Amino acid sequence: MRTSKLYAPTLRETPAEAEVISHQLMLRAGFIRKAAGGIYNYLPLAWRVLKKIERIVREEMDAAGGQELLLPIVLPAEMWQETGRWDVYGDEMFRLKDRHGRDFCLGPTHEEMITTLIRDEVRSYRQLPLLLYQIQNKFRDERRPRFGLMRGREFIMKDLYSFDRDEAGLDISYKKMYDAYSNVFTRCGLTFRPVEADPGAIGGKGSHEFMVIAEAGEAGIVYCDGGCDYAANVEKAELHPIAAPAAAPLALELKDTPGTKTIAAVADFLGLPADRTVKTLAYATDKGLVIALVRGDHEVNEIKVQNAVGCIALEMADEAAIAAAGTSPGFMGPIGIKNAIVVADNTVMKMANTVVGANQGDRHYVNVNPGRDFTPDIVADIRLIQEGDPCPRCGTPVKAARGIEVGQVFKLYTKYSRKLNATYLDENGQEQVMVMGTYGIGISRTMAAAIEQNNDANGIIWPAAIAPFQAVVIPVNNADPGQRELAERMYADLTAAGLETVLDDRDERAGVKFKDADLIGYPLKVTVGAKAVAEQRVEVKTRRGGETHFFPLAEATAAVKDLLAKL
Ligand code: 9G3
Repeated sequence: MRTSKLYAPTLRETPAEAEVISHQLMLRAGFIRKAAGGIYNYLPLAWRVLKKIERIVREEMDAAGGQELLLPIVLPAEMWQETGRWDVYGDEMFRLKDRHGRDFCLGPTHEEMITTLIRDEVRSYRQLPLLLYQIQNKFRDERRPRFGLMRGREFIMKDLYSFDRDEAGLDISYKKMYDAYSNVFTRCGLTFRPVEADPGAIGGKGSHEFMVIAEAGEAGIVYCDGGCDYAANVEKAELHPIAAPAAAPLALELKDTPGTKTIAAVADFLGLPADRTVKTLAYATDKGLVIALVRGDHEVNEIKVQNAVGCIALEMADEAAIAAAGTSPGFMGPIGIKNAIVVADNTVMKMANTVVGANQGDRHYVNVNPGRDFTPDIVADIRLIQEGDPCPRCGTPVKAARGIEVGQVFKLYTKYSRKLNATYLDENGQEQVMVMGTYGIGISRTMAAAIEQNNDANGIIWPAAIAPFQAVVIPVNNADPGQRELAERMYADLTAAGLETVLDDRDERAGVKFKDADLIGYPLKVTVGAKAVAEQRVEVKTRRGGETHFFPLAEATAAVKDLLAKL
């Protein structure tokens, strides 16, 4: 490819709407252009990267026994109504009607379609296990599409579904996918970590997320680097209750605490440390108002609250909802509250002589003893883990990091196959429900994550395996016939040797060409200047690390190939 012909419009300025580095660099380097919020055109450079990621994914899925197929994007409503998910997903589903008024959606995922497909075709235990996958654009009408390709409304996903005879079979399929995913992200050149995950609304139990470690990651993760290899999404990480020092219970007291709307303020006013108080948060959910209690210095894990209550939707309650429950923002508490489900963290139940809001302005109860002074509807682990908390497996203080979720694997068991009647006949002619797993890789998100993890002030630093091109050849002065000729020769030789090479044949200043090369992130830069012509040797510089090598012309192509293999 010649730069003069390459459709990669670069930008001088960083577009203001791009909040994260991958989005900024993909816009600036001419990889993507926005069509609408969360919907992007993939220009040729991006498409080359995506095809490389897809190829790695295909090879690993096929090696694990997967078979590729392609399901429709436009999906009829009926199968979603059978599982109940037509109503669950609300506005997140892109919905449409055909000319007859029949309901459809644009596929957000394909559990319903694949299960409906195979239930009519697979009859016997001999046809199982079955691992089917596709690579396709998916559609989710996110409330807040942002961060470029990290959270788009249309994105490319590889989704694989496994069908097994029983749970032992599912365990084998799950392990195959877990290993295949590790291979995929290793081959993509990414630093990643599989972590235990909460299966969320999809249901089932047992799930891992594959996290690319990066500051811009939306997910918090914790891991143990001491006694064991525990690693989990913070949403999932379990915490044991903290034992409190023994204390004789004192008499409950209602106290004026004017203007103390925060834990810091009330603790300060009463002269107590924050860990002697209880923090109360209110959530609006599909099961009504939920009041969550954690120790004053702890944070609430909303996913755990959702799981404990068994609700689908959960968001911070507004002032009106709080007032409707007969309480007062900043002074909420479990004593005497009505019309709310009270969920207490298991550590709260161990506290003695603590402090809670009195459900009226400017007042708190003190010397509160949980169990004596209030009885929560639910006691559960609802606390958000923090760096330094004990590892739930071995007790070593955990480390925290941020990650971008690029893959997730789930054991679904029979949640969907039962509802959709996907059964087979076993060896004894008995009808059995198929046991399912579901496994996704965000292809377009993986591209963005690779950039988040591999960049510097000058631009992208592609891992060699997924770079759009492997090398760029730059004649320092394109007007010099000797340089031009030598650059052409290098370009032809490298291309003939199977290297994906770009020749920057523009009549631009050398500085502009070097800058663009760094921005686009070619792993290798082959420079042909006056010295190269005079001494018949070329300069080869690695994008990562910036090492410079000089190779005599006769050996240059083989040396560049060698160098690339080592990147
Ligand atoms: C929906 C909508 C949004 C969704 C889903 C369904 C997330 C939904 C979870 C999954 C699970 C797995 C296959 C690949 C691996 C992940 N958001 N999920 O099911 F209708 Cl609007 O997608 N699916």
